Amino acid sequence: MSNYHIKHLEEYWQVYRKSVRNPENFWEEIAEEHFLWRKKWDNVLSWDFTKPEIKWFEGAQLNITENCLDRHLATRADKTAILFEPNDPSEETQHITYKELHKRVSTMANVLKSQGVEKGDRVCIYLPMIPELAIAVLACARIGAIHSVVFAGFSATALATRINDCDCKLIICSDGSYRGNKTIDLKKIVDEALEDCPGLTTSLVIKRTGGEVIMKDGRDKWLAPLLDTADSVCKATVMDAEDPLFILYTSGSTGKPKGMVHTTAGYMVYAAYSFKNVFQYRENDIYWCTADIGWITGHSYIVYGPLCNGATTVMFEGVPSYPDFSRFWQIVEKHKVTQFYTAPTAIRALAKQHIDFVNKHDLSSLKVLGTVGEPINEEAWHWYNDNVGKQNSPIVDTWWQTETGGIMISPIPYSTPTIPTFATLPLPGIQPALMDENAQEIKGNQVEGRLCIKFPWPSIARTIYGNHDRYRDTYFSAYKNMYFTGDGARRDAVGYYRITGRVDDVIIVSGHNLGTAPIEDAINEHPAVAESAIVGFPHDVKGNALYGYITLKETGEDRNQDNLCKEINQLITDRIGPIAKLDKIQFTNGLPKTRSGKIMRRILRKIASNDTANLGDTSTLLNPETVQEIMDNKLV
Ligand code: 7RM
Repeated sequence: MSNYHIKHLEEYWQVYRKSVRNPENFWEEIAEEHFLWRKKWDNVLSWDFTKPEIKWFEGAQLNITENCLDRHLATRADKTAILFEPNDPSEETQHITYKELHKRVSTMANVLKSQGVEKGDRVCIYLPMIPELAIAVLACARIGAIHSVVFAGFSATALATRINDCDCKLIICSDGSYRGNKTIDLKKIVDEALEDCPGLTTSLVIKRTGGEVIMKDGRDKWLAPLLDTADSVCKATVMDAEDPLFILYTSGSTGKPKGMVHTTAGYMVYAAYSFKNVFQYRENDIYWCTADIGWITGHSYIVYGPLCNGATTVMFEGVPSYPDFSRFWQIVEKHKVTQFYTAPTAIRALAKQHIDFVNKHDLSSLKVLGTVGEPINEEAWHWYNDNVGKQNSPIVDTWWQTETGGIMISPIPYSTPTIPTFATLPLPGIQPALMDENAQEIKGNQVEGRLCIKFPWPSIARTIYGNHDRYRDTYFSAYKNMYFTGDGARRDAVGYYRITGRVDDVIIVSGHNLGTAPIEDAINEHPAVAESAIVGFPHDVKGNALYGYITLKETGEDRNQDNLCKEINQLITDRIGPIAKLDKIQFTNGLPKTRSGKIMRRILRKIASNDTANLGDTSTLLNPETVQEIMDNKLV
């Protein structure tokens, strides 16, 4: 029978072995039994990692919103689909039922159609964590428009780059957003971005803060009056299995952000399956993922995965520190949250506060705790386990990526025994491999290498929008016939995986992936800067923070370094966002370089992390004298 819901370890191994022995048969059974199809597939899988080309459920037809909404109407019409908890705790919680969500999605879909949006068009969504964000995502999917959600903490420049990269013709935004005691004028940021987006002709504006906005004639329209007059019935557009569902940008180590393209059927099957098993969701559970829908975690595990399973999914607009650091726990108690999924950086920030913030709340409803986004350190793991879980809720340390679409390596709670800092075992259908420097697979246990996946799974991203060559070069060329993750990992004596972190120039700060190159590009725009290099160094809350080595142009004049630091961080805020600001800036006379002119970040990383006992091989350096100079002037 069904392999859909794993309930104990032996069953996990049985299911896992089957999924490796015959992946097509395995996924076909799951797809057959748990989803609504307009037409079944002709072929489960065809793939070629050299092109690369991956197709799942070819020939099938469906609409993902019929799986998230319509099919629940018979049994769950009055069940809460989205439980919205506003930023301000005195504003009322909203319970949006499946019936109501279905209606609101259909209405918004009709508005999009009335604005000329057609199947295949790209729609940008730039919204705070309010119900309309989930509704906008689903409304796009309803009519086959490809959504491109941009996290509403990104700057105007970052937004414009993303709009232009995939030629969005319409944006859904809001007047403003609330975050803690701050109000942010989102519409102003959008206006600034749109000055550089000639192809975008319509912006639909949702009222959230009531702040003052300038509406540009012919381009900007309030959404509310359009919704008022739109029909609330909208037939779902029938999609092919491999039609794109969404684009989501992720930063690479070089160049502009990569628009990862996810397609419909495979993404749906994997998001739903992994949600069910990793969170052990049961009817009447209240599931809460604290991520923003602007990230892949929100796409897969606030919207699509939970709704495909008919779950109640909490959407929280605010921040963990407002009105005080007990907010998360207050919400858990208030709604009797059963599964709680957050990031190590949030856990570390909360662990720094007085323990009473946690202890004054009844957290006994919790059954599963999750983490995602970066390696969780042992101390944070224990704090989470002891104080939030009371050693009674298994922690699922879930490793995955924007590119993988869903959770890849994770314990199955109540089945897989957990060990702090280990993501443990691959989910069914996932075949990890560790590779050595000679591109050979390292077999056996108690080994460490670069983490690859050797067989396709349904929710792997199919391409980078508009740049298939970059997709091939980034993920499929380092190791033959393998998907390369960019992460390093260790496999212990029993075969558990521990992710050791990125092996490329991506730095994860508070769970946000930042490529060093775009930050350096922003710094180098400063007229006084000659050259810069950014590295990460360990930070007790953020996981990593940014250390910048900056060489100034020689002009002979004296510059005020404090002012320079402020100006540089302002440039970074404008180009990327405040998340990418540098914690430390050291002005240097030069940067250590190889003969081919590459900055030796490995050395700079060690200096920033106070790990200078063994700097490794510096013999290839063009200018070894810079190393001592940088060490002598290192900031504490
Ligand atoms: C879901 C998400 C992907 C990168 C990935 C890793 C790191 C994520 C974990 C983790 C250790 C984890 N998508 N990462 N989860 N590292 N343990 N449980 O985060 O595209 O934004 O980031 O995040 O380096 O490659 S993402």
